[in-house]
Amino acid sequence: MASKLLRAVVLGPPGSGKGTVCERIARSFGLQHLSSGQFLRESLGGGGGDHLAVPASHTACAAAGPGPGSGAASGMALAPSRCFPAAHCRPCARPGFPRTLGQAKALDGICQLDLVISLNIPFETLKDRLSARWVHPASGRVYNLDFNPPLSRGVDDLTGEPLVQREDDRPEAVAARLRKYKDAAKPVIELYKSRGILHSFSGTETNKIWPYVYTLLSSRIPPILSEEEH
Ligand code: G5P
Ligand code: MG
Repeated sequence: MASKLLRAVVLGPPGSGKGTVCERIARSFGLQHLSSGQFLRESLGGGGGDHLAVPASHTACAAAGPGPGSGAASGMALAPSRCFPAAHCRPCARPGFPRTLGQAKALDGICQLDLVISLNIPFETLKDRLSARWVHPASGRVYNLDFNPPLSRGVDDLTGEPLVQREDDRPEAVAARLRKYKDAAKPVIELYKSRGILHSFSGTETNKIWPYVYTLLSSRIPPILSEEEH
C-alpha cells in the first residue's frame, strides 16, 4: 500500500541540531533521514559525516545526484521523488536543504513542501556545541562531549572505532559557515513564511525544542514511538 508522503525539511544554522532533531524524527515517526551535508562530504571524499546513513534501498537516490557543488545538493534532494514510485516511497525528513533561494525554487519545481521546521539557536551556543562535537565517520553517528557523550571517550558506542572532529568544526571555519548561512538562509525563511508552512523553534536546548517538534509532526503523521522514547 502507498505510504502517505510528508515532505518536510529542517533548516537551521550549523550546529543548530538539524541532524539531532532529524534523527529523532526518523526514529519516532519511522521516516527516512537524508542529510545534504553528509552527502556532500561523502561525495568530496571527506569523513566526519554527522547524520544517519541513508537506508540501503535508498542509496541509489543519492547516487543518482550530480557531482559536488551547490547543484549537487539540488540533484540529491530531488532524487527521491524521481527515483521511487509513490508506493515505494517512505516519508522523509531532510535537514539542511534547501539552503539557498535557488535551491528552494528548484525544489518547488519538483514538489510542494508540507512543512518547514526552522531551528533558531543563539550563535554563541552554536560555537560551543560544534567545538565539542565528535562524529563516527562510517555511520554518521554524532556525539557531543556535553550533550550526548560516547560511553568511552573518543570511541563510537556501537563499533568501538575512533571518533573524529569535522574539519569544518574548527573555530575559524565555524565563524565563516555561520556568516554564509545567515546570508543565504534569510530569503529562504522569508519564502516559506510567506507560504504559511514555516514553523520556527527558538532556544538553546534540543531537549526543550523537541516536544514542540514532536507535537507538530504528530498532528500530521502517526508516531511509532512516544515523545520520550526517541
Ligand atoms: P551540514 O552537514 O548540513 P551544517 O553546517 O548545516 O552542516 P551541522 O554542523 O551538521 O550543520 P546540525 O546538523 O544542525 O549541524 O547540528 P547537530 O550535529 O545535530 O548538532 C551539533 C552538535 O550539537 C552535535 O554535537 C550535537 O550532539 C550537539 N547538540 C545538539 N543539541 C544539543 C543541545 O541541546 N545541547 C548541547 N550542548 N549540544 C547539543 O553541511 C555541511 C556543509 O555542507 C554544505 C555547506 O557548506 C555546509 O556548511 N552543504 C550544502 N551546500 C549547498 N547546498 C546544500 N543544500 C548544502 N547542505 C550542506
Ligand atoms: Mg548536521
